[in-house]
Amino acid sequence: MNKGLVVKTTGKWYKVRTSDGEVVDCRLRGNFRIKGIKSTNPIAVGDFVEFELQTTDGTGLITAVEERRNCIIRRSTKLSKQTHIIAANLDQACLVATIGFPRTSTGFIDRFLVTAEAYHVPCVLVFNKTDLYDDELQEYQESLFEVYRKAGYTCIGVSATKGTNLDELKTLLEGKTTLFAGHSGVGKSALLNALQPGLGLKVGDVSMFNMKGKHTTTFAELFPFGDGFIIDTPGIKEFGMVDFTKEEVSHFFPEMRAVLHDCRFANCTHEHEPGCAVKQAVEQGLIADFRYDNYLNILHGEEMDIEDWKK
Ligand SMILES: Nc1nc2c(ncn2[C@@H]2O[C@H](COP(=O)(O)OP(=O)(O)OP(=O)(O)O)[C@@H](O)[C@H]2O)c(=O)[nH]1
Ligand SMILES: [Mg+2]
Ligand SMILES: [Zn+2]
Repeated sequence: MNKGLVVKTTGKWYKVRTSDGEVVDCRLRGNFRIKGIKSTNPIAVGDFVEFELQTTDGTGLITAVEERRNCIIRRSTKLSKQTHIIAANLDQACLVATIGFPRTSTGFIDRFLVTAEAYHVPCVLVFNKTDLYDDELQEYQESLFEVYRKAGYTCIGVSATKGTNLDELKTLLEGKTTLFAGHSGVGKSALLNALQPGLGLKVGDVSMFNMKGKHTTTFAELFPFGDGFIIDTPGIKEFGMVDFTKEEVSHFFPEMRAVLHDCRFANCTHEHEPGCAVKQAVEQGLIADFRYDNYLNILHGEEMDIEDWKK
């Protein structure tokens, strides 16, 4: 029996890296199922699998997947019941965002952060393209960083093109398996190329017409990086969340989690109940208005994508 790490998935094929560094193209055994998973991809980058080597052509047949430490899952499309596993066995996720060219909404950021909280994956906020900032964007970044840092997230402004703050980012990645996720065109692949010269990942344009990326990266891929790994992923347009219960959502906002035990009702949704400690914290400015608004939007199941950039 051979074992390995899934480093790339391209539809039916999985590239699996064994401990001696060999990469074997594998498929799933015909009857391969994982109980209870309604995902479009039963196996994702970062999974550890067992496979049988085919003597005929040297490809492999995946027979089992090891239990995951964690994974990040999103709904494949709006209203879809099917889910998509972005990656498995992560130490952390870097959400790559841009506040200009294109602009990532805080609605999108918060949906991602909530999901990462739910799956116990620590998240770092990486704002790329700081070389394009004017004073206004610089100020906007600072105001967002203040809110997210207070909530406990590490925030870093970088420029893949100019190399700004990449040493700081490298330090955060040391010895860890890190997922890079975000909208198309924010510079995930450019950032990985800058971190690891020689990686040679394809980088695409951002359309000047609608300020959207062109989905240049089409498959997730994992690369060795020092003692750890970095994972490049295709751009996500909307972050469809897997359903959480209404009571759960506020627990995934760290600054709400800190006060919600003081709400009068144990099942408070922090929307209109009297004696709500979360609403009080919003009024006192301890919880940012936009975080609370995004919380309400998630509670009501409203989708937000790149178009809602004013949020
Ligand atoms: N000015 C500036 N442009 C950047 C920076 N980083 C990336 N870009 C540009 O942004 C565009 C998109 O970069 P990609 O790395 O392809 O973006 P991506 O996030 O990988 O996009 P997808 O693969 O489509 O998800 C390219 O034209 C890059 O040259 C940066 O720090 N500053
Ligand atoms: Mg890319
Ligand atoms: Zn409450």
